[in-house]
Amino acid sequence: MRIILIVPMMLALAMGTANAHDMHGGIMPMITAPLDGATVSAPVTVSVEVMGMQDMGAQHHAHLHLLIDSPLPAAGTMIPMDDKHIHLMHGEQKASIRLAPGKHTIQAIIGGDNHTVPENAEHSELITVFVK
Ligand SMILES: [Cu+2]
Repeated sequence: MRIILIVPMMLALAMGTANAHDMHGGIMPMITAPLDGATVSAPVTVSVEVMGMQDMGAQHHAHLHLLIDSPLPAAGTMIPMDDKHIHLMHGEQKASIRLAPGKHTIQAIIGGDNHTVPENAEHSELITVFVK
């Protein structure tokens, strides 16, 4: 399977509700597109909303990662850099990824310095998509 980060895009911050922000006491990524269980065409545009994104700046070099067909990495480990682990290093909250036809899972996680997973890392729900 080949996944290519085609168009990293900066998104204007769409700030969510205080309620969602407080749920984890901080930043909480949520995949807003595609929807869980959706059937989509490749490339797949994945959009992630991060409640409390303004707090990320205070956490040195924290950024979003998209995990494709991969389990959550353990706390303290480095998130691999390969086709299944997409690092959105410039504050992007959207990425276009090429997925082979079939079933895939996508999950977003915030990693800190050196792409390591902090304790109690904030992550989204795991979603499943079906690529035509
Ligand atoms: Cu990273």
